[in-house]
Amino acid sequence: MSDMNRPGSAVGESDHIRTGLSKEQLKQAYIDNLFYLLGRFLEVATPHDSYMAAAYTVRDRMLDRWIKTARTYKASQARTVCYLSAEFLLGPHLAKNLINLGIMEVSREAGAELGLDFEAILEQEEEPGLGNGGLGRLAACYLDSLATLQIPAIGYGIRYEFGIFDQLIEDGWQVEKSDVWLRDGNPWELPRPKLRFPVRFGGHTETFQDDGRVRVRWIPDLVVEGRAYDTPILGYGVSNANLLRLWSAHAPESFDFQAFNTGDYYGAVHAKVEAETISKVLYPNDEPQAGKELRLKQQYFFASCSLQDMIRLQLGAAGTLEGFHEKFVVQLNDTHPAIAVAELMRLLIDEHRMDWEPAWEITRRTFAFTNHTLLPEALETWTVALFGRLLPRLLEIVYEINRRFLDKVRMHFLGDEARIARMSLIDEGHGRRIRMAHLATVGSFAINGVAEMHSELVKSTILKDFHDLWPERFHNVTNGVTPRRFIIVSNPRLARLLTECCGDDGWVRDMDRLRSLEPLADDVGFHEDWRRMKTAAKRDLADWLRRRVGVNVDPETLFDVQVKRIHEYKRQHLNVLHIITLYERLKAEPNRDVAPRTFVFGGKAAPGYLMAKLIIKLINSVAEVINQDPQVNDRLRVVFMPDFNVKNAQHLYPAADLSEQISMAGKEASGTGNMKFAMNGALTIGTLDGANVEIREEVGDENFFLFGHTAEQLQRLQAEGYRPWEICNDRFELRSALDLIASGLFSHGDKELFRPLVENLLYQDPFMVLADYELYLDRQTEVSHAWRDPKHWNRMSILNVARMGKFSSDRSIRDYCERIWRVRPVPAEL
Ligand code: Z15
Repeated sequence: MSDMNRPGSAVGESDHIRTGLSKEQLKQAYIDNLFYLLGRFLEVATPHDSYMAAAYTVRDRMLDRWIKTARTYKASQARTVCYLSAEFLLGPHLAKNLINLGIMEVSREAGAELGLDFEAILEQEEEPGLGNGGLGRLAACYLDSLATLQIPAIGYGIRYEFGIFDQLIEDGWQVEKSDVWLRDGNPWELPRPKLRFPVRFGGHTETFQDDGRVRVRWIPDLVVEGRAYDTPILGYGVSNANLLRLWSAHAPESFDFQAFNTGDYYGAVHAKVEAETISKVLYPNDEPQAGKELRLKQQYFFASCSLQDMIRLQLGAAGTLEGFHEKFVVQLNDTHPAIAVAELMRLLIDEHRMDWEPAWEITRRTFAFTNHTLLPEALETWTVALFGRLLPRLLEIVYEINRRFLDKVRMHFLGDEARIARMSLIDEGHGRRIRMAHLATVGSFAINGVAEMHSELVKSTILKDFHDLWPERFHNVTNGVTPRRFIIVSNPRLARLLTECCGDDGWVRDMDRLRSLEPLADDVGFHEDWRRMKTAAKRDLADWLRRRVGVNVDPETLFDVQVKRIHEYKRQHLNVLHIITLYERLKAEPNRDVAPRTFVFGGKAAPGYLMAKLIIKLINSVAEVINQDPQVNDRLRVVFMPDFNVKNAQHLYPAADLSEQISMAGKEASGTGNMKFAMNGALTIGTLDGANVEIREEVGDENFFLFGHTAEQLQRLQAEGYRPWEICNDRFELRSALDLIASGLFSHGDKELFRPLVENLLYQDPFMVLADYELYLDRQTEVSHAWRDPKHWNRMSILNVARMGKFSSDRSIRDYCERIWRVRPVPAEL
């Protein structure tokens, strides 16, 4: 090892092997890492060795920035944003970090000179799938924007040993395979074995006298240790690198010894297994809550570790917990970490001997809460029985918070008993349950929804009583997505074109600058560039689908894409009904002139959600019949892309022509896939739901295919007595499409297979698919006509990209900074 390499040598010199960014330095560092960290040399390195060496080479360059950022933040004494989330769906790190470091091109050249297959190296990375869908991916976009905007921030979550399952499709059905993402090692994280905190479970509480005051002691029957694993999160084009700190659960060593000494070896091992189970696996449900004991353990585990860590930092810096809320603001990503409200109270009162009032003052000025759903089945509650058994001390604290809160309500609404029952933290009606959304609301100084429409509905429905009491606490922050991953990494051709048009790459940090594309919307030469870019992306996707899924699709056809978790409210089956209707029209009239389309679906179903799994089976079954029918398969193709995740998604966004955002109005809180597609130039067919409303406002009504009943109209329909089967009586094509499914045409004659799905639509239809069918079909016909006029289509596509600036997650984070967190940038310098 050369001198320069030895620990202790100066870091930060631009010629340093661990920090330099030139091609020669990167090559040198790569070979060095391959040798010293992997014990390999160029001639024998496998693709995975190459990936690891590349990752370490990049990480070295991030660590330098990370340390300097930490120093700068510490000296600034600025407030730190702590984003508490049970999920972080980061996606592959390597490409994203190369982009943010600004060394993608030079690394590609360095790789070429070393004879490496750069794309194959990128392909090696197992993505950290520590999230289900929108909520987890949003957290990852926000980490990217926080670092890019130079905001002191820490992401706190769980280091699941198994992330979201891998999806296989066998005989058209979803099959789940466990996600062993850590098997080959994770070069992006740094274990912090000395950073560990105890977390208690079970047992009972006792009171005791202390300095003339009554205090409470919690005697648990299980103590779990949370260990920190840190991942640096680098901003784009800045030197700031923030921290993502994930907790892994272990049995404390001392416990093993205790049991071992008393001879209970088996018991000791059991306790170890029980402890380690906590961070074993991510719950694979996107919206509905399972209410499982282990899930509550996970939530409390990471909330407690994170708060203990903040308290450690606060005491280290200030020596006192007074003013804690001025140094930290904690954003609760949904109710999953809401237990933190009670846990901070416990830590302040029991562990740091504070009185209730000052502790409550700190607590309610520390937390802010984001709600992500209105679906009643997704609102988290825990039975008092389970909660009290697992977290006896926290139950006492929740009761005390509730007692004091209800006194306030009683005074404010002068004994309105019905309202008090509705607002209580305890639902007395359903076997006594703790309402986590109420705990989060009572414990927060700010509550926000994730799109305008959603935030309004939060105020008028699920949290109406709270809005009546504290209107000033309610906000909206419309979601956004990061252009670094969803344009630059996934669509480099578009990125190049945008940089050319804007004159520089300033749009990457200020997406409003894309407005300068508007004058090009009618430029014939630019249309040619646009078409070439889109066609190339579609060819790439077609190649990928051929290699990975084994299907052939024609890049000349309209790519009509719906990818997202499979859920009835998202109405993938409405899309299928359209496909079946097109199929029947073509069968009845083979020469009918329809725009040739390729329908692409993708998404995972929660393993226990049978209807969602049946929808996947239906898509694959319809695909099988249509793709094999020579009468139509030159004009209709249906593809189900298996294992939809961040990595696979990146192939889709650039290639889509039409983005399906067809949820039942009022059900999708925001949606974020809608943004990823539109900023890549896909046109949207969508309902007035979530952020679709704002996307349409921005891109213009004439550049968006709106359809469907409004949330209000649907509500009225439902109130009047919705009878879906009657809709079929006057809609011949709808009846016929449902009959065709029921006939067994798509199930080799089996009339039973899809019966639950068809009958559910005919007799229940909770998400009002049939009510919107005709409006959807009409709009799809217009889509087909518009597709026939490429000039018009391209114009709309260009205007979509030009006007999507609002949906950069940088804008969302600026909104949070100004409206909620009250924090400012703290630039780090190298
Ligand atoms: C989730 O992904 C979302 C909401 C939830 O309550 C849970 Cl548990 C998971 C999604 C919303 O469905 C989606 O509309 C939104 O865009 C996303 O969160 C991010 O806010």
